[in-house]
Amino acid sequence: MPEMAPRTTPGLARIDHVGIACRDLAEKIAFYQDVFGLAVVSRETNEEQGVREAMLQFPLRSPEAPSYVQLLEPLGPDTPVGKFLAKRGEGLHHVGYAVPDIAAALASFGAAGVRLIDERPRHGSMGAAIAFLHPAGVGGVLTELVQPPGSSSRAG
Ligand code: V0V
Ligand code: CO
Repeated sequence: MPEMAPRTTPGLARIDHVGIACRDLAEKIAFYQDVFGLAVVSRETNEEQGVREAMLQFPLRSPEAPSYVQLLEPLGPDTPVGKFLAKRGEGLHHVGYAVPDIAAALASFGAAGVRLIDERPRHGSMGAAIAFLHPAGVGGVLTELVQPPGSSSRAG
């Protein structure tokens, strides 16, 4: 029998954020602030990802393990979120999981045969390194890995 490589786990720590696709960012921010009681902690435009986005935090948050709602408005029709809105309309777009080491997490998912969209980390919201797994390999769920800033691996 050939020796099996030891199975590695990707080291998922928690859900960092859920990404929600919308047509009008200002309108959805107002809704999540007024009705859900969340607070905007970051607003950025990410040209590489084709989005304008806002991160919202919870009033009863846990400071050592934050999680967010990420609202996403496309920069144009030919972007991931633009195409998603055209095909499916507004709604849940992706789930982002926090990992302590995104390179190790990508290696683990790759070794498990999961289809990667990003082989290398990219620049994400609030200084994080991010990488996406293809929804076709995750039961229809677009999945994002998030390494918050302050760890060793860097986006490139
Ligand atoms: C597309 N599909 C999805 C999906 N988007 N399924 C589940 N969830 C989604 N969000 C399905 C779609 O229905 C098709 O299924 C198939 O994938 C191909 O879709 P497509 O419209 O032809 O689009 P593609 O293939 O050009 O692009 C789809 C992928 C693309 C997922 C590859 O959206 C991508 O690269 N996404 C990663 C980047 C991203 O989403 N950035 C925006 C967030 P059928 O019809 O074939 O069954 S940026 C972010 O979160 C940041 C900055 C952060 O958190 O810091
Ligand atoms: Co995201």
